[in-house]
Amino acid sequence: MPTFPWKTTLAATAVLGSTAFVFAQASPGMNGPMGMHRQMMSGQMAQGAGDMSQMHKHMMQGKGGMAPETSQGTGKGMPDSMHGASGAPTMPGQDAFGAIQEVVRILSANPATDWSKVNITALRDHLIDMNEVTLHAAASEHILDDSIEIMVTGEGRTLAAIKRMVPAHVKELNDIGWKAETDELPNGVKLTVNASESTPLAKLKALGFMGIMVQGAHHQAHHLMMAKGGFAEH
Ligand SMILES: [Cu+2]
Repeated sequence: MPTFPWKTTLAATAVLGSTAFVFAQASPGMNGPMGMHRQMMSGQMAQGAGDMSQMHKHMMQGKGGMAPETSQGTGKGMPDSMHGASGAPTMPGQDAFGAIQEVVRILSANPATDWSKVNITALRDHLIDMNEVTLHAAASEHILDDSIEIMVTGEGRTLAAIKRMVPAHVKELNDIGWKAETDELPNGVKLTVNASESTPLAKLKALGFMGIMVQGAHHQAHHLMMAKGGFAEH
């Protein structure tokens, strides 16, 4: 399976309804998220609007459960006619909420999930780190002869997130063939990335701190690993 086009696909699937069903049928990834979606869409076809209504109540409560078990809903939600594949809202309202909801659904849809190891709190902690580093860290960039040097600094929770995430990301960068390193600073981390033929200085300058942080193909996969209890951080 190619690397995570499904994140986009999930959104498209939810919006497109019957068109997406055909796409899901054609998808080979039975154990992947598309497999989950196939179950979801098949379930919708087979079980009809009643069960869909139950499932939506669970979704509204953020439980992400696939099985229509005992509903704790008030029964005062939207009428069933509002819950059709084309009329149901899909936006989670908050991006970290949506990322966690997606992972919980993937784990819930997989019978092989080992719930004794699952740790959604670890994923949440990491998403808080991401929020801190993405939105609250200060990044001052200096262009040197053949590299970019970025002082990534912050305080308190932001500082802790910087110290966890930036050095870990350097490993990811080196994995994809970039030459990067970090040095500790009292209030953060110095990130140095060397220019190369494929990543010239002009590109590094244009990317800046966050453009460099989003490099690599495995970020979302790491989230799933984290939720499965695979490792504490990345
Ligand atoms: Cu992340």
